[in-house]
Amino acid sequence: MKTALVTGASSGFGEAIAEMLSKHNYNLILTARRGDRLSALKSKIEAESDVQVHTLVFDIQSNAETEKAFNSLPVKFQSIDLLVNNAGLAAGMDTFDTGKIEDWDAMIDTNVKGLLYISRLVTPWMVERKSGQIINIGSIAGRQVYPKGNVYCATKFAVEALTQAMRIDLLPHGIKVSSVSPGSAETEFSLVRFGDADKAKAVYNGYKPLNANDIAETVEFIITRPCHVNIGDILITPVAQGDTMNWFKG
Ligand code: NDP
Ligand code: 8X3
Repeated sequence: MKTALVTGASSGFGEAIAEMLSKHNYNLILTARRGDRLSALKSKIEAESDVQVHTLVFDIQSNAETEKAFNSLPVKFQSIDLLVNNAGLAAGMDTFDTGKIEDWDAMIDTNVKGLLYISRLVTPWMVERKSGQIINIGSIAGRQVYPKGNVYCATKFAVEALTQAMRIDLLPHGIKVSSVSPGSAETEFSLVRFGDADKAKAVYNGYKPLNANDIAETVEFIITRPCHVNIGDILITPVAQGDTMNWFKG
């Protein structure tokens, strides 16, 4: 049985990816800050499958917390075959000149530094075993900046750069590195971004957004390719979304 570590598994894409991976018989290490959500998901997956789930509750913005949680992994979960770097957020949506420093810090510390912290811990184990696979959840916002997207877009451009960097540096060790770049998907993303349920709902008015399963199925495609095939990046959007600024809404 293989083992996968999924960050941000307490909701949205991460939760759906964890469920999908359980159907492919991966034992799972699931991480997030909301331990109650992770415990409920662990119970559900273990009741529905034969896989074992280990939860790690920590704030990925803190390298100290990330290291402490990682170093607590039981030996049987230490052979990580697949790392899904999914934890992330957008905080606020302001013009550059009015942006809030605490929002910028939260996005940079989670989407960029958090991804780095956990990847720096997992990759030496993959290098030692000369195998492994990493899937970074980027965004269409990592390809094209949009008004008021500024720092969120910058963090996702960074994820794209780090995906390329990991692929190059880990190439000699047989480690596959991919990214998935979704457009608009209805998860808790907009609620977290705006902190307001009505504002969050309005983001999805007039068109059918992606859902978490669409992203889990995209990850499923990547992990089920033959050994010699690496998928570099998949851009996936709702049909109504042409790019970050062009929409056809009913
Ligand atoms: P959700 O808000 O539903 O999920 C985000 C996940 O990240 C949660 O499990 C959350 O867990 C975790 N997370 C956030 N901050 C931290 C932290 N400091 N420490 C640990 N875990 C954290 O959003 P999505 O599922 O939509 O987002 C997942 C990824 O997809 C993000 O990287 C996002 O940028 C990206 N994305 C989303 C799109 C969308 O339209 N929804 C489109 C393109 C990309 P907890 O709060 O419990 O810690
Ligand atoms: C999330 C998609 O368009 O809100 O990465 O930036 S968008």
